Amino acid sequence: MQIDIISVFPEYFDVTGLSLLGKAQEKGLVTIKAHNLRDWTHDVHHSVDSTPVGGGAGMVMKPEVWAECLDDLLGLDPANLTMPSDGEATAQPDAEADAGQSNRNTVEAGQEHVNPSVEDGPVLIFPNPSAPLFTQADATALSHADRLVFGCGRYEGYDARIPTYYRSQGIDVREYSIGDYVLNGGEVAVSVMLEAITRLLPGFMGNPESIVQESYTGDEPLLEYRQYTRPTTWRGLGVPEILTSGDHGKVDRFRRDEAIRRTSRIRPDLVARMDCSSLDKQDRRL
Ligand code: 6GU
Repeated sequence: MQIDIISVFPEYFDVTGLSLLGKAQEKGLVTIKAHNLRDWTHDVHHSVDSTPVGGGAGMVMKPEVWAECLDDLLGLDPANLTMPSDGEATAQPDAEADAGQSNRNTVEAGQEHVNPSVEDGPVLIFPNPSAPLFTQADATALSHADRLVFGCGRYEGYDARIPTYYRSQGIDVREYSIGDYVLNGGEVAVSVMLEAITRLLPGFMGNPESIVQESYTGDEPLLEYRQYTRPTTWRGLGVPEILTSGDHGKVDRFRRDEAIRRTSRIRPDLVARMDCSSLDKQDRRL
């Protein structure tokens, strides 16, 4: 997998050389390159932003600079491209009405995950606090892409025509929020998505089983049961006795019960999304 990241602070991504992600790069599983957006500016101030049309606080990232950078990285020649209209400005559709990202899953209660799978070709990803939530299903789908290009917005965000334009050119463009809180820019959100995606690459994990057993994966988005290690008594605190019984059937049942109870209590939204046909008779008594 080839990953490009565009940012005005590419140094943010120096840490991708560390730890498991650093090893994955040494092994050749993934190549990560962070680019400085300002390298595609032509003015002396290397400016990447401007005031919002319609007024308001903050600055918005300019489409021309982004387009120079993205055309370059995606190998698109603007001279050969079909324009969205015959030179006349078209009104911008609302994000939901925008052609792309129609195959993505929603996280509404009771609604099934739609497969957010990727086709051949690069996927262009913009972190955006006003976009749908990034989920494990998205991470899984994106781990099958051979090229990801992340664009980090700063300030009040980026011009809304950037994703619209690249969708109109046939690029798979996705916008994601990583949670209901505000960050200063897309860099941290990209770090989060990058880690969630790359750890799923075949050969990334020493023990692939550790991926299979985790929360949010599979048809059952259950939180994990709590884990303990030795000593079994520590500062007056014990561990559940069943776990020391050596009876694997009982241990599995105990862990599953705990996962279901904890998920109901802590994340009822996940239970509402669950395919209840996967629950067995023992689960239903809970
Ligand atoms: Cl993707 N960006 C920013 N700036 N803030 C966020 C976010 C993204 N997701 C949650 N908060």
